[in-house]
Amino acid sequence: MFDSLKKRLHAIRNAFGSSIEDAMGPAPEEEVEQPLPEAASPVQTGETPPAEEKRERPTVINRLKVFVKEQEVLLQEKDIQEPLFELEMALLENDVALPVTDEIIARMKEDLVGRRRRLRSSVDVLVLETLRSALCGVLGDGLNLIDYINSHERPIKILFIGVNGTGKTTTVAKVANYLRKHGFSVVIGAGDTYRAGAIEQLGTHADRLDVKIIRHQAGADPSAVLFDAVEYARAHRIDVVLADTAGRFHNRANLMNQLSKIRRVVKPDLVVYVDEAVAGNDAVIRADEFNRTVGTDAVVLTKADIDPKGGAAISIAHTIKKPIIFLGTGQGYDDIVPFEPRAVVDELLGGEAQCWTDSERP
Ligand SMILES: Nc1nc2c(ncn2[C@@H]2O[C@H](COP(=O)(O)OP(=O)(O)OP(=O)(O)O)[C@@H](O)[C@H]2O)c(=O)[nH]1
Ligand SMILES: [Mg+2]
Repeated sequence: MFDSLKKRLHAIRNAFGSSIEDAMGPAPEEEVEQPLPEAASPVQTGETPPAEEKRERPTVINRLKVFVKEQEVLLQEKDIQEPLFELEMALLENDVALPVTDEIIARMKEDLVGRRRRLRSSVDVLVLETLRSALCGVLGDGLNLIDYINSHERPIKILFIGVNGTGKTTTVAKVANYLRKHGFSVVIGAGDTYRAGAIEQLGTHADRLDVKIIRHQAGADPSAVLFDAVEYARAHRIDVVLADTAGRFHNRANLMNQLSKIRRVVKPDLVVYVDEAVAGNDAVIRADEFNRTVGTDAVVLTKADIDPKGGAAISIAHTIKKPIIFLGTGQGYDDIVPFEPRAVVDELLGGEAQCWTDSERP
């Protein structure tokens, strides 16, 4: 999904590396540490030295080892201006939202410019760690649905909302399948009573997956359907209620009022906003509008399989400050993957991903 950005990031890493090496000038000479003179050795007093002293005292072999002195880098903004600009362009061209691009660039600058950075092993590691830290910073912590369910009172009620045709109904079916495979019982509520054929569409999924569905006739009040689904779950000790709803735009007042009523009646634990990754920046803008009008707790991005850029996946969590829980990766029931920010950064940059909290940042 991030193919195009991945390639660009690889080239940008090299560009940062060259710029930093140029700014550092020639490498310092290697130094040979001299063995400590005998007099410097701890005097035998008969007392046991403190644990720390014990640990730090170098062995004879270590004392004779050749080592390269740890280098410190102090960069100015002009030293990395070019690769920073390339990074900015690459992010924007891959549909990363402008404020999120700005945030990534600001984090890169903050980490690299005007601060003494210890070079642990190589310039490339420094660049990699800084990029990783900036991307992890905007991707946030994610939300593990299994952990969430295990730590909340059941039935857990999850309401799926969003604009028309983004994949809500398919996602309800996929999540039902996913949760069943993880050992949870599920009931589906056919809350789209508006679009012709919507109830039948969800009914077909429920039949195929052999999942209980609660439905009323077309045109019924969706709040009543979903209330019944919750009652069914309570009566039958079902773990999770998955509530489908009709597609709507945030500026359609009557449909938005309907959604508010559903929220009041169902009291969902999680309101999940569903949009298409492939919609790029539009998805980010719509998610923001929905979040401001009805409030959302998490996001599912569908059609990641046909999105070569990945900009929405990088931008949405930071923009609305709500985590992405799943990516939809195809039309099959198994085509859904939990969204793990670290794995995404890992994919973008390669190697083992490390996302630090702000206080842990190197
Ligand atoms: N390639 C791909 N197609 C998907 C994915 N998720 C859903 N779709 C397809 O997107 C189309 C619309 O999906 P629905 O689940 O009906 O969308 P919806 O949001 O419920 O639509 P409305 O109820 O009309 O608002 C269907 O053809 C799905 O098969 C996905 O992750 N990848
Ligand atoms: Mg639907």
